[in-house]
Amino acid sequence: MRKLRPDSRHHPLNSAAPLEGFVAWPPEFAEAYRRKGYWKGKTFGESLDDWATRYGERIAVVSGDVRISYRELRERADNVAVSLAALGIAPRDRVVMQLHNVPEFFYVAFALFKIGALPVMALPAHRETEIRHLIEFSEAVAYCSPLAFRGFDYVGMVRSIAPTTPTLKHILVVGPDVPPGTVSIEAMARRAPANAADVLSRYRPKASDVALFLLSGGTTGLPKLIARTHDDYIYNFESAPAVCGVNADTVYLIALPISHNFPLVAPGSLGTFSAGGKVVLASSPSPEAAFPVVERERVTMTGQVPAVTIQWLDSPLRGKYDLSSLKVLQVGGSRLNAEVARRVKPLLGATVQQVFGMAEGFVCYTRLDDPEEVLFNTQGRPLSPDDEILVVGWDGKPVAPGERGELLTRGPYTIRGYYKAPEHNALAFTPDGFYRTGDVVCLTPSGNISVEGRVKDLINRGGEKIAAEELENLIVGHPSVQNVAVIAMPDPALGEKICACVIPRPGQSLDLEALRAFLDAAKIARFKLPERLELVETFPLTSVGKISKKSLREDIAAKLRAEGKIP
Ligand code: OOB
Repeated sequence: MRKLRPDSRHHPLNSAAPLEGFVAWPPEFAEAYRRKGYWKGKTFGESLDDWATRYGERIAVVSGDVRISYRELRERADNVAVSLAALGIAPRDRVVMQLHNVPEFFYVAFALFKIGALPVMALPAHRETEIRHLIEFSEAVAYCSPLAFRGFDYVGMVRSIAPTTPTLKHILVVGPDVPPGTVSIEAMARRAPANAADVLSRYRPKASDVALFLLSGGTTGLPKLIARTHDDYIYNFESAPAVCGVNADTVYLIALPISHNFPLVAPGSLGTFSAGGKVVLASSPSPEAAFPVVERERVTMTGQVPAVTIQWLDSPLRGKYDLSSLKVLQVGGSRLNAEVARRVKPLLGATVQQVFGMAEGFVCYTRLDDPEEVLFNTQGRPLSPDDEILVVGWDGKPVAPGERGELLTRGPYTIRGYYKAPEHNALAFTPDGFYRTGDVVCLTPSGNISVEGRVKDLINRGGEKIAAEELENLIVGHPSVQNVAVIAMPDPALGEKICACVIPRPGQSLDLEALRAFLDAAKIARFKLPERLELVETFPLTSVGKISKKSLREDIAAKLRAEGKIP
C-alpha cells in the first residue's frame, strides 16, 4: 500500500472560505494594498523562519538569566506546534492566551500561527468575567496561563469556569511542574518530534487569513474581539522600525503587558524581531523592576503609558542606575502632557516619541527628528501613506482645518469590523468602511494630530460640555499636582458636575479653593471649575495600565451616596 504523504494541497482548509464573523476588506482595497507592496503575502510562521535563517545565533529574547537565540525561538515554536497539533488543536481553533511577560508567550503564539490556530490575546489583569466571556465568545478549545502570577491562581480560575464552557478542552501552563490534567508548555518546547516537517506542512494558513485576535481597549463593557490578518498585522509591525529608529542594535524592553498591541507591533517585540534586534522582558514597568534591567541589558528603547513616564521621571532611583543606553522613550495609550514630555530628554537622556494607536489598527507617531514643538505637543502622524483620516463634527461632516472633531480612519491595517458583532459594527464604522475612533482630535498646521479627548469623555454640566482632558492639562501645571484625572460626578440638579481626582506631589497638598483660584487665573469659563477635589495616592488602572475613569466615577458616586448628596 502506498504511504499517504501529508500534502498541504489536501488539507480541507487550504482552499476554504474566510473565517465566519470576520469582516474582510473590500476586494478593490485588498488588491490596492497588495499592489502597493503593503501586503506581502507572507504569514507569521514564514516570518519566524526567515528571522531564524537571517539572524540565527543572535539573541532574540532575554528574560532574567535566560537568553534565547532566533534559531532556538523557531525550534521551540516548532516543537510546541507539533505537540499542540498532536493534542488535536486544529487550524482556526481559538486559544485564549493569558500570559505575563515570559518567553513562553512567543513559543505558544508562533506555534499557534504555524498550525493556523488563532490566539486570543487576553491580559494578565483579566479575571473570571472577562476570561469566561472570551472563552465563550471565541468558542476557545484551549486556555494558556501561568500557574500563578502576582498571587493570583489562574489555573484555579479557569478550572472553576471550565465545567460551564464546553468548548474548552486543554489548559496549557507555564513551567516544568504543572498540575495533573494540564499541559506543560516547557515540556512541549523541549520535546523535539521526528515528524515536525510533516506536521507543519499539512496546513499552511494563507496570508489573507485571520492570524490572531486582539481585544478592544474600551474601558466600558466587555472587550470586543479584533481579528487581524497575517497580511495586515505583518505590514503594521514591519513598517514601524523605520519610524522608530529600530535596527539590529536595538534592545527593546517590554514592561507593558506583552500581549497588548503597543508592545507587540509599535514596534514592540514583533517589529524588533523583524529588524534582528533583542527583546528584553521585565515583570513590571516600575522603576524598581525596570531600571536594573535597563542597566544590565543596555536597553535602548521601550514603550510605556504616561503614568509610568511620570513615575520614571520622579523616581529617586533614577540617579542610582545607569540609564544612559536609552535612546528612545515611546509614550502612548493615553495623552502625554507636554510638560512631562519636555522633561524626558533632560532627565532620562532619551528622545520622547509619542505613539497614538489602537488595537483596531491605526497608529500615529511623532518622528524622532521632529522639532520640539511637534514632539511635545502632538501625537504625531500616521504610519502608512495610505492611512486615510477624516475629522468630523457632530453632523458627520468634515470640520474646518484645525477645528476639533471625531477622528475617522481606514487603511491597510485598520479593521473593517469587529469579529462577530454586526450590530455594533453598524455604529462603529461608517458605510464606506471608516472606523469611528471615538477620539476627539484636531490637525495642527504641521499636519500632526493632537488628541483632545474622547467623544464621551465630556462632562455634561447642565448642558455645558467640559472636555476632561482640557482641565487635566491645566491642573497638571499646578506645582502641587503630580497627576490628575477629571471625571463627571452625578448631581441631582445639573445631571453631572466636575470632580478632580489629584495625586499630589510628595509632601505637597492642595484644597479645592486653591485649585479653583489657580484655574480661574488661567482665565477659563467658570463653569469649568471643579466642584470637588479628591486627593488620592494612586489611580485605579485598567488592565493595560491606563487610568480607569470608570472605577473613579463609581468610587465618587458611592461616596456621594454615603454622604447623602444623591439618592
Ligand atoms: C493603545 O491601544 P488601545 O486599543 O488599548 O486603546 C486605543 C485608545 C485610542 O482610541 C485613544 O483613545 C487612546 O487609546 N490613546 C491615546 C493615545 N494612544 C492611545 N490617547 C491620547 N494619546 C495617545 N498617545 O492604547 C495603543 C495601541 C498602539 C500603540 C499605542 C497605544
